[in-house]
Amino acid sequence: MSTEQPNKDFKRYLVTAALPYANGPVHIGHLAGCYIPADIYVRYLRAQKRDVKFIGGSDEHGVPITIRAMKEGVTPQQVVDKYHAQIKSSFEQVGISFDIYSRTSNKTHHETAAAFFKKLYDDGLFEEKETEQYYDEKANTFLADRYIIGTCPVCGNPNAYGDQCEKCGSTLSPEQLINPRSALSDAPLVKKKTKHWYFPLQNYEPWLKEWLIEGHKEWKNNVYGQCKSWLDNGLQSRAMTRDSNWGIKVPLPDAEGKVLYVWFDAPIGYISATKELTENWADYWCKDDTKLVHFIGKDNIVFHCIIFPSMLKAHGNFVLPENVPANEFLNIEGDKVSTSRNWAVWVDEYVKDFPGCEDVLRYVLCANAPETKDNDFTWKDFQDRSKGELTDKFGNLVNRTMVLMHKLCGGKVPPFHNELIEDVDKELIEDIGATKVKVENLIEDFKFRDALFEIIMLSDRGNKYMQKKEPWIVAKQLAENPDAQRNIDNTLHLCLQLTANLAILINPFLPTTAKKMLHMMKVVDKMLDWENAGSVKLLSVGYTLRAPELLFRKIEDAEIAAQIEKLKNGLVKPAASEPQEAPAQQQPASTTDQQPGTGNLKPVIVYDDFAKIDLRVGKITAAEKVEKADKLLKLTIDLGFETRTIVSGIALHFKPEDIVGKQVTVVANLAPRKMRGIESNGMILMAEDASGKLHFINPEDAVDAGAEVS
Ligand code: B3M
Ligand code: ZN
Repeated sequence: MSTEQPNKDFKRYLVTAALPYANGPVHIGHLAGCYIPADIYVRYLRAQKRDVKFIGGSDEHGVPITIRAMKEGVTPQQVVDKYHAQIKSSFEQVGISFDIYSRTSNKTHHETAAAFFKKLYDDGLFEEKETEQYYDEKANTFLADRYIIGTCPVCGNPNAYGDQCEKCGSTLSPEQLINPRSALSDAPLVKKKTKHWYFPLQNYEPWLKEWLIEGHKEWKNNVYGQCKSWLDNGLQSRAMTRDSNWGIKVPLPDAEGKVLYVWFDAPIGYISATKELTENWADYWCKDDTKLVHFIGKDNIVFHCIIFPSMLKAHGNFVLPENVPANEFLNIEGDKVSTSRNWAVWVDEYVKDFPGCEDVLRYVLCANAPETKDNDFTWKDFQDRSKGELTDKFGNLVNRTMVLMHKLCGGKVPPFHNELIEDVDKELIEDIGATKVKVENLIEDFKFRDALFEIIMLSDRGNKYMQKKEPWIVAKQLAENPDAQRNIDNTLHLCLQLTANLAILINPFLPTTAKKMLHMMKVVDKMLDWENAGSVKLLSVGYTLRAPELLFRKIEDAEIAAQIEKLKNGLVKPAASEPQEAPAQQQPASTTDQQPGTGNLKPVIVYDDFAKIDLRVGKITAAEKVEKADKLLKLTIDLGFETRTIVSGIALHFKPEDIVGKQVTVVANLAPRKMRGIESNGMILMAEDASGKLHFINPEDAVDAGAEVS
């Protein structure tokens, strides 16, 4: 079991959350994996008045960005500008309270990362090696392992990746693939010599064993176990540079066309961002009474626990992480999140679909967080927890307390009459104090789910207390029972103090809810200081409170059904889906009974609708009939940056051999669909004349394949 020693007295905390690649929006799996736990931890530390900096930012280098740029036909800078802004705003909207949300394409970071590399180089800590690597002559680039495809030597899967076969799960290297080809251009690959700088991780093995394996047995089992198995298997030199034009230039004279490996520069991004945030950045990074904690997802463990610490150690003068509380993955409705298949719940869409319900999402993602194993998010569970736990337990206690206090105590905090104290009152008072301590220990131990449940259970014990004391029944005895009002006072006094405590405890988890509670209690933010929790003297007797308002709204069945629909409709079918007939879009755009210029226009669209369609000029390089489908032709289309297969319903109009070499207009970003067992990736635009004859839409003069049509 991991138990964080509240070891040394740390003077300051430096908390980082993984820098997401700026190549797409963030989904709830990202939030559950690291941003919500990091935010809870930081908000708790702030409430404890500890000195803490919360560092985040976008990871804007590396292959994922350049590939996305190529796919979208824009520059890498355009890609990162777009997604950086989008990701930053999503985080703000769900209350992830970074002290800085920076980005790795900025100047401070380029300088910091280059200087870091240079120091290791000057200290002679790199190995310089020339190796032969696969090169795509068509796309003019060396390829990262992920972008090399070939036949798996183990199971024969023809589409295995250069780092892994997804069919049989084997870990591979590009060299092992049979007939390797480029995922970018489909072209066969050639080997080319290239020089790179390698970081000899094996030299740090003895130190890592001592520092991590011996020194950090308190780390979470999933993290510690992964590190141990890496170390047991032995470490090797790793190239810290790449051939690319996008990234941080290798700061050496003979390094044209070379950039730092993205996993070398990205974690240094934590340092650069701290530099941007505060002049005192070195206090946080260089003094060993700093507690550095990295929140990440499980796929980032080796980089944060082995590679980056070795880099920091090699460089010298930096603190090392005290803990790396990585979470596992969150699946959606029983299926792995897949951004390429669009099987995800996107944060920006959630915020639009459920305005004012950010805390409900935070709640569900923490209550169901994949802290020790992969977990599943379902919309039904979202609705159930929102009702059964948040509304019926927590919300109910707060609401009843406020309503009854207005009804039975004149809207003021009633006094507590000690002479009438009962055992149940004493138990509740003790319970509040004990829960505070439990929550504290659990948060410091990164067990955020358990901490959250403690709070919900406390609110529920509040409900039970209220149920036992029944102030609404006692109110009926006011005439005959001289103790009745004092009894009611005691019940509501304690329930109000409990409400104040709940606001403090829930604040790191559900900050908007805590704010609403402060408003109702008419108290200032200061009350949320953690040290106030555990006390039952938070609200002064006689103080007038505001009218109650509901903390959580009901999540309707229809909303849940709509989300499930949306998820299923947005799903881009995987290659193995049912064969489908020629899609409707392949039908001619107009019919013969329409008059040109007048006929049956579709509804008006705005420019943004049009701009979503990526139209490109392509060239037909091969065409053949599709077996048993007399209307379909299978076309191979050269789009300049890649080659595509498109199945088109034009076989009754053209002979395959007549159309090879023709230029065509292609809808290049249409979701793939399978027809007669062939995956079609796009659509060819056609015009139909009055006689029913089809014509290609093509440029008047030949233009380069891949040219944008707009
Ligand atoms: N961008 C990987 C990821 O988004 C990477 C994390 C960097 S943290 C320094 O999963
Ligand atoms: Zn395989």
